[in-house]
Order: sequence, then structure tokens, then C-alpha cells
Amino acid sequence: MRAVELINHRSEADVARELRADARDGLTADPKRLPPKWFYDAHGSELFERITELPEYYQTRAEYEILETHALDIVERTGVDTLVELGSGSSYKTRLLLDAMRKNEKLRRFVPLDVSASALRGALEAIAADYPEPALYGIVGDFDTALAALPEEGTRLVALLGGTIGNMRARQRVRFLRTVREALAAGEWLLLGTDLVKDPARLQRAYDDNAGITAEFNRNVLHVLNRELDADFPVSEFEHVADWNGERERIEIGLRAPRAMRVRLAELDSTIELAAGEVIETEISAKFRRERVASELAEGGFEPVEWWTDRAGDFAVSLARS
Ligand code: AVJ
Repeated sequence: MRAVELINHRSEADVARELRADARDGLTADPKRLPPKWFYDAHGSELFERITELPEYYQTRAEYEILETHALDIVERTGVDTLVELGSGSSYKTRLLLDAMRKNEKLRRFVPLDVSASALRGALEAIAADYPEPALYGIVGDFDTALAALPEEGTRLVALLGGTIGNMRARQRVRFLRTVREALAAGEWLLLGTDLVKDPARLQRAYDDNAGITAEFNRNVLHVLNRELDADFPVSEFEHVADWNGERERIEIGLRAPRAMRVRLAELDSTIELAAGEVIETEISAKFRRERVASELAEGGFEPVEWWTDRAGDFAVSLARS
């Protein structure tokens, strides 16, 4: 097999330190919160894959439809030869872009970035087997550190798909876009997937599916804490909460304690108290309108160039120039 280069900016020790800091800060804050990145251990990643196949979770299919329709247009108009993908996992969508670059005879480099070394290695090896042309550089790290380490050759398209930017709050989103902009030269490109504001009942169903997969995905973060921090959350007792916040136009996901309880986190040498009905916030998923995407892109230093939606108008992909 072809050599796959992995550049690691995130050691096991870094990860352990980060989780301890996030748990300590988040669980002593008011309201209590845990960052969504800790959903994604091996089991959580598998649950997320199952979410993408749920009838209620339209995002993945909608974005696929958009890319299937417009990938060739995207690579022809930008002339890019290097695809930088932030957060791998979505390898079906990656392939649509790589296939289009191949058709355009400009497939030189593929640079996936991910916080998980194992996810990244798996994704890269699958791509290596099917795409002999591009040089492959996997970068392990969070977006901030990894973006500073991008290979500089070629004309790059940075893709952040799946609606992942919706996990950030407005201010973080603009800060993130500026970091991407700083990693690029003028005239390079960003491809951004965003879920759109729609009927709240549909949004709620997408985050509280009948089969209970999203609830299990959400509760998985407590399994991660129990395992990694030697905590004793009674995981199955926690209730999955997914509410539409109409003012902020986002889904707010949390875990509700059904009764007052004390939870011991041995690894942190601490005990936290939860009141009956108290909610630990675990994720926000912001939904967008076109004007908001355009203005945040502009604030981040990008020029919005094109906007595509699926036929149903549920999801959008934006192309922007730095
Ligand atoms: C991977 C962040 C895009 O917000 O829809 C799915 C994660 N959470 N169901 C989203 C998620 C609950 C997902 N993103």
C-alpha cells in the first residue's frame, strides 16, 4: 500500500488533558455544559453514522444531492488541485469532490484534518486505495492548530461540510472563518455546508428520532466521561432533550437529570451535584438563512461567490473566495 503521511498535532496526553479541562470547566459552570466533540469516541462515531441514515435526518442526503449536482461546476470554476477537508468521516461526499477534480485533471493533493487519528487513518487508507494520483497528507489536530500547518502547495479548496459549523456559536464561527482565511492565500477557496432554518417540528424530529439513536448518541458523552474520568454517571437515567430556540434559530441539545444526584469524577478528584430536572448542555446546532451565511463569510474575510441548495431547500452549500 501507498505511504500515507500523518502529521500529529494532538498526542494522547493532549487529548486526556483537554477532556479533563473541558469536564472540569463545563461541569462547574452554570448552566453545566460539555463540548460536543466528546461524543465521538468509536461508539459515538458509529452512532453518528447511523444518524446520517435516519429517515428524520435529511441533512446528509440533502448535501450529497447538492454536491452530486454541482461538484464538477465547483472544481471547474475554482480550478483547485488541492482538497483540504476539515473533519473527515463524510467520505462519500469527499469522493464526489475528488472524482470531480479527477475529471478536471487536477487532482494533486488531498489533505484531511481530524481530531481523531484513528478516524483519519481509516479515511486516508480507503482514499489511498481508490485514488492513486493525489499526494495524501492527514493532519491530526483541532482546527486551530491544524490549519496553521497546512501544506502550502497548489490551489486549495477548504471544505467544511455536514453543517459542522452549526456546532459553533456566532462569535466562534466568525473567529473560525478568520482562522481559515489566514491559512489561505488570496484567491483560494472555501466550501461550506449549512443546514437551513425550516419548520421547527421537522428540526425537532431530526434531533429526536423515533428509533432513539440521537438520544443514545447524546448520552454516549456520559459513557465517555465514566470511562475516561472514572466517573459514575447513571447514564441510562438521563433524558435526551432537543429544543428549538426560535430566537437564536438553533437546536439546543442536552441531558436532563431525572432526580437530584451526586456524581463522582474520580480522575478529577471531584464530585458534582445535579438538581432534579437539571440539564447539562451538550450541543447546539445552528440553522441558517442565506443572508446570515453571507454576512458571516464576509466578516470572516471571504467573498461569497455561489450558493446552492437541494431541491427541497433544506440545506445549502456555499462557495466563497478568500
Ligand atoms: C455533525 C454537527 C452536523 O449538528 O446535525 C446530529 C451532529 N447531533 N444529531 C448536527 C448531530 C445530533 C450534527 N453535526
